[in-house]
Amino acid sequence: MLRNASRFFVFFFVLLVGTFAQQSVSWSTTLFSEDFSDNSVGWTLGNEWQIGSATASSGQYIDFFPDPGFDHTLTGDNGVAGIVIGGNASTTPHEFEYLVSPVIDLGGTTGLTVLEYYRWLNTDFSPFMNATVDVFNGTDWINLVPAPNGSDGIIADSSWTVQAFDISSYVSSTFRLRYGLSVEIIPGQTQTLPLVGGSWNIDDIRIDGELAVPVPLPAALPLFAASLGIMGFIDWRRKRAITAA
Ligand SMILES: [Ca+2]
Ligand SMILES: [Ca+2]
Repeated sequence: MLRNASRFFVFFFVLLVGTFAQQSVSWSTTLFSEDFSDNSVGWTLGNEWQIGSATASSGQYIDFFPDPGFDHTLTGDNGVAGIVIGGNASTTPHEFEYLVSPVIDLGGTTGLTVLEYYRWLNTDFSPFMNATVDVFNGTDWINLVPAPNGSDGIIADSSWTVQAFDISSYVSSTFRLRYGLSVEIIPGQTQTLPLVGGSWNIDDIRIDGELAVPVPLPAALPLFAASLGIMGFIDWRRKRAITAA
């Protein structure tokens, strides 16, 4: 009876290990995507920011290009986010106005996490006009893309241009992303207003990363094999004891 109880205990223990023991593997996946076909995810739009159908603009500074008349998404929804879609950014000085994403839960992310988006941007450089990209790491907003400065010159996109960044250091369960634009007057300078341009057009944002996925522990299989061996040994001992008696 006692030996039968031992067999049962060993079998039950191994079954328990096999049931609950797990390990994690990393699984690459798209954690967030946005084609701006609508605003169903709830972006917050500051002044001049819009989500709508891509529309060509006009009247920009000679070295700039118009806003695009077509979006980047292959499905043809034509949706983009931008500053005055189909028009130019105001040159009236103002503090930063942002397009802010909803909270994006990247708390379970491991390994490399990459932010990608497509940009069609025509903007003067800092300090006249500041076009920036920031990410929220759960505590602070981190400047990911500073405004172009005088040495960079203006940005004048004539096509959709992909931008990609390693954001592995900034992931959190309350991650957010924002695009900004501000306009400043520089006291004492002759040219106090920025060049007229269409500013931001943004499409097809994507965040790719790795998630840790729990899977059954393969080591449980050798434990099952070991348990069979132990039970066999107990059987052998029991039969030997019976024979000796
Ligand atoms: Ca789109
Ligand atoms: Ca525009």
